[in-house]
Amino acid sequence: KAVERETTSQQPSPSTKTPQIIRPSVPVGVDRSEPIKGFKKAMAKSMTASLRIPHFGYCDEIDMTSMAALRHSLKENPMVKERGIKLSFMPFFIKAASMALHHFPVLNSSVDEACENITYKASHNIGFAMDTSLGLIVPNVKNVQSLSVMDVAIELARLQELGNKGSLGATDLTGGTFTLSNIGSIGGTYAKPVIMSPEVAIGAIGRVQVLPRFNSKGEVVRASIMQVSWSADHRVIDGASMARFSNLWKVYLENPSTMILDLK
Ligand code: CAO
Repeated sequence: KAVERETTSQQPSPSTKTPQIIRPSVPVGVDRSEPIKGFKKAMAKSMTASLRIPHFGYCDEIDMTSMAALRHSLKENPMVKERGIKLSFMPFFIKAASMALHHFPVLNSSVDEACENITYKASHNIGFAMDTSLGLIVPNVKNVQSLSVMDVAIELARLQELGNKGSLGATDLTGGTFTLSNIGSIGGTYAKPVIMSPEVAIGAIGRVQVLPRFNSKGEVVRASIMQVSWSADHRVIDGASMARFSNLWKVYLENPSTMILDLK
């Protein structure tokens, strides 16, 4: 009996048994290599050059409630409908940036490779990142300082149509002086945009989201909130200039009627 008990106690308990590994048969694909060419090759070259720039980052949130209401009402306006224009937020972002650049021309400048000379650009050629089936492209709207919001919308539509067909010319793709990247049309809140050398600043715009915020009476209200993330060349742009520029851009977008005051 004693021998029998000892033998039983030496049996391993079920939990200490080596588990059986079941390996289902998974079909394995074949690795594929392809040359990096076209827009992707251009992106590799320009982004590698850009990352030599010491980037400074600055973020803020914009209350787009009034702007969203304005855009909604303008979309139904005969002046917009009859011209066959799809009025998105982009023309407002671009025009407001140009208006703010008037006050902070250093943000619309370029620096040479050795960073020995800075050139203040006379034109506001505002680039916008565009996601196409062929890859990222950054066409620019020329002379935004002389264009109305409607002019910008028309030019954006032209550039988007050509960009989607892959038939933008060199003129539309070069000569940019400042860039905006509306990644929010796809999703996301914050981004870390990379400066398009030799420009000195770029802004990435996040998705407009309906979120609770306090109004001036301390009441919780529904607000359309959007984040902006700026990157600037810290060799020539200080944080205070970037912050003041962003504040002004924010004022124009949060109170669209103030844009009328500064429109030229
Ligand atoms: N938040 C919420 N909705 C937004 C938005 C935002 N930030 N930006 C645009 N939208 C809305 C538009 O208002 C539009 O809505 P309606 O159909 O109701 O009018 C819808 O999203 C689609 O907009 P769109 O993309 O057709 O047009 P757009 O002028 O707003 O943007 C463009 C144009 C070229 C900026 C955009 O298409 C695009 O390519 N964005 C991606 C940019 C990108 O890839 N950046 C990363 C660069 S680094 O790799």
